[in-house]
Amino acid sequence: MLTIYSDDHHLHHGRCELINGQLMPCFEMPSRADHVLARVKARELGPVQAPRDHGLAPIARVHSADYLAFFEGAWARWEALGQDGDLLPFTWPARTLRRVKPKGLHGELGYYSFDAGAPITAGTWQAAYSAAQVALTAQAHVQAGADSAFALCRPPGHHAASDLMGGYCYLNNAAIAAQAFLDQGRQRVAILDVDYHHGNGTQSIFYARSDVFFTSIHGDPNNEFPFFLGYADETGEGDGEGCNLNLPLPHGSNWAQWSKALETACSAIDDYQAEVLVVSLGVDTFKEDPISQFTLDSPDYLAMGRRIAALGLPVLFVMEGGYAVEEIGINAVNVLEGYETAHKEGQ
Ligand code: SP5
Ligand code: ZN
Repeated sequence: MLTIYSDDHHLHHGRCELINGQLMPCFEMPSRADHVLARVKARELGPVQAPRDHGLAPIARVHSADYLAFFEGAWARWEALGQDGDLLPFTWPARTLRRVKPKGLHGELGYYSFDAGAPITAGTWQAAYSAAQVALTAQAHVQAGADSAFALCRPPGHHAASDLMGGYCYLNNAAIAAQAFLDQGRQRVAILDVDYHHGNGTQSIFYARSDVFFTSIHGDPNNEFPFFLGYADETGEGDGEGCNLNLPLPHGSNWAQWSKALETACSAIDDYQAEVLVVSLGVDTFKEDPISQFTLDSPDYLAMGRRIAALGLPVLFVMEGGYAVEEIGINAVNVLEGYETAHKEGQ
C-alpha cells in the first residue's frame, strides 16, 4: 500500500491545551506521525511519497471561504499584536449569545472554533494545508484505480466542520477527500470513522446529503468529547435522512463490544452500496491511550483491517487520532497490514 506523507506536519506543534481544568502539553504532537512513518518503513508496507499540491479549490469544496481566509491569516494578526505564544480561543457563541462575527481576533477565533483544543501556531496553517494535500494525493491514487492508499495526515481532521476548528483539527482531511471522490465522478462514498471520538465535523458537513454515508464508532458523547454531537438518534436530515449512523459505546468497551459495532457499521455500508470507502483511522481506541477509555489491544487492529477488507471496496485510509505515542505506529499499521493480508487472500 502506498503511503503519502509530508514533513510539513512538524510546523504544527502546539504548546498546550485546556483539559478538565488544567492547561496540559498538547497530546497531539509531531512525534505521533513520526512513529507511524517509522512503522510504515519498518514493516515495508510499501512506498512513501510526498503529496502533490492540488491547491485550495478542493479544500474550499468543504470549508467556507471566510473560514479559510481567517485561518490562513490568523497567525499574522496575532503576531502583529506583539504575541508569540499559541493563539487559543476562550469564548464561544453559546446559547443566549449572538452568533455575530466580531471584528477582533479573539472574537473571530471564538466564532470559528468550538473548543480550546486547537491552538494556532506560526506553522499551523501550512501544516494543515499540507495534510489536506496528503489526503488529496492519496485520494487521487485510489481514484486512479489503486485498491487502497494511506494518507498519513497530521494534524488530524474529523472534528473540523465547514467553518469550525476544534479537537486538534483545522481542515477535515477525510471530508475533503470524500468530496474529491464525488467531484471526480463517484456517486456514493462511505466514511467509516473508527477514531475513539465522534467525527462531529465530518457528520455535520454531510448531514443533509445522500451522496456520503457517514458512520462512526466512538465514546458515548454523554460522557466524552465532543459531548454535543454523536448520539445514536442523529440519522441525517432532508436528503441525508438515513445516511448517518452513530454507534456510541460506553467507557471501558473492549474489542468484543467494539467489533460488534463494526459489524453493524459494515453491514450499513453494504446496504448503502458505496462505491468507495474513506476510513477515518484514529487509534485512540487503544487500551493505553492517555485521553481515551476503550480497551482495544494491538492485535485487535489487525482484525479491524481484515473486516474492512471484507467490504470489498477501494479504501482510502486517513490518519486521525491516537495519543499513546509509542504504540500509535504499531496500531495504525496493524490496521493497514490486516487489510492488506485479507485483501490479498480475497482476490
Ligand atoms: C482527533 C482527535 O482524536 N481529537 C481528540 C480531541 C480530544 N480533546 C478533548 C480531550 C478530553 C480528554 N479528557 C480526558 C482526560 C483524561 N486525563
Ligand atoms: Zn480521537
